Amino acid sequence: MSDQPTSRKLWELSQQILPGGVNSPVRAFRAVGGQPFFVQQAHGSRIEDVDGRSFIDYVMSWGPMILGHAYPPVLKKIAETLKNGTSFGIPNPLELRLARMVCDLVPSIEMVRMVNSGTEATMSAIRLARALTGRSKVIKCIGCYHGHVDSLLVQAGSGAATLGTPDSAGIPPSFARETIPVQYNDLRAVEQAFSDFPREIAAIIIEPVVGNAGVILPQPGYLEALRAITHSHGALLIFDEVMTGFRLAPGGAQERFAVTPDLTCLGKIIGGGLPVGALGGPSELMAQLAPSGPVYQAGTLSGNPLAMAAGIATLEALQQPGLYQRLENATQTLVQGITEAAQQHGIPVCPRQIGSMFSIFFTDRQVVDFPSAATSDTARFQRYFHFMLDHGIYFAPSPYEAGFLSLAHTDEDLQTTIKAAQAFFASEAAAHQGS
Ligand code: KE4
Repeated sequence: MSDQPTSRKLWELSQQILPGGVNSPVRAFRAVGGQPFFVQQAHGSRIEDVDGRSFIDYVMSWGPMILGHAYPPVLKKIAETLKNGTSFGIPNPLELRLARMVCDLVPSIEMVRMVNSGTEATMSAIRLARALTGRSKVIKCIGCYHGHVDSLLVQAGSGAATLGTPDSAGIPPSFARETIPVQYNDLRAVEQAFSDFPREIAAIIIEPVVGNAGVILPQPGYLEALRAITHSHGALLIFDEVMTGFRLAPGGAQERFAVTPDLTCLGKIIGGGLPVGALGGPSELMAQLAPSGPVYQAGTLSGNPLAMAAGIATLEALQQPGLYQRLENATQTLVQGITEAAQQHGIPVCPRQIGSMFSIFFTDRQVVDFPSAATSDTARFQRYFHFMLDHGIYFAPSPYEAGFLSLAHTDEDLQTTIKAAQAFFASEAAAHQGS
């Protein structure tokens, strides 16, 4: 018997020294019940917990691991870089290499500032937008999550929605008053906001494809209209592409939908699994960041060489011809298989998929915004989550999260998942008939 403590033991200990037992709320399984497992290792499409159980992983660290866990070229690049030290706090060539790659890949970015998380990227973007416009208010979409930034934890998605605390404690009403929440896909609400607060709105920040309420797609023309509205009112359009960046296309959602934002926030994939966020945009806007401009923004570990190395290796690997189409085809196969399984058993579902991100909502409604996403049957989601986990398949422990495929997911993984889903929906149908 190994002396490695079990997940149960580790969970008992972690709750004594980590708030809620975790370092990020959504990991605590609060939305699905039960207790989280502790991961020992992860390779390819699979994670293994400390008790030796193996799972097909569709969370992939909430998005970064698009190549699969422990992708050898990424590990190799990190190992090589590690020999030279871990952090300098002085410019290093790797920062320029990754910045150059981002500028070459993302249409709207001429200059980029590396930070250490998506939260830092969106926080800096809001500050820059307010400085550039001299305005204070910000429009955000209900159910979108942009990290734990004070002014953006207003009707937020992801972990905030999961815990039912979309408006966090500790945020002064004076801060929240500067944020105008609107429904995603509701252009009239945006026009109304600009009519209510003429010349007071600095920016709209949006997940161009929502991932933090589950996956919700922009309706045709929506993003283009936001571009036109912000232009006409002198406000900035900020695309939070922390999740969609390098996920939906090499140039992210802005490439896929051909809509050019003023500022772009990046994270997750850009770090290849190490802590990296980034803020990018046209040089004339970005030059307003310190030390070239008056908008202060800083970070001890920003541009960390190891993190830059992981990001470089990741973006290099993503340039394999046909990679994004392969990911999209595999994701469509998975989502179609799960959806057909539900329909065969008369279980209402609303599938949403784009690129290699997806959600299955347990509702008969068409999900177009957070309220329609929230019509999902959360009790069924809980049963689904645990049924699949018991069958060796790990989906996000919240209905307000996206699923992700990676280059490492095999057709066998997909067929195993679809088969488990078929068994789940059969059990649901039987239980429903029995009730
Ligand atoms: P981080 O600060 O967690 O690196 O990024 C914040 C963020 C910003 N914008 C978008 C669109 C995001 O999805 C995120 C973070 N996503 C969540 C999961 N959907 C991270 C998981 C967590 O909070 O533990």
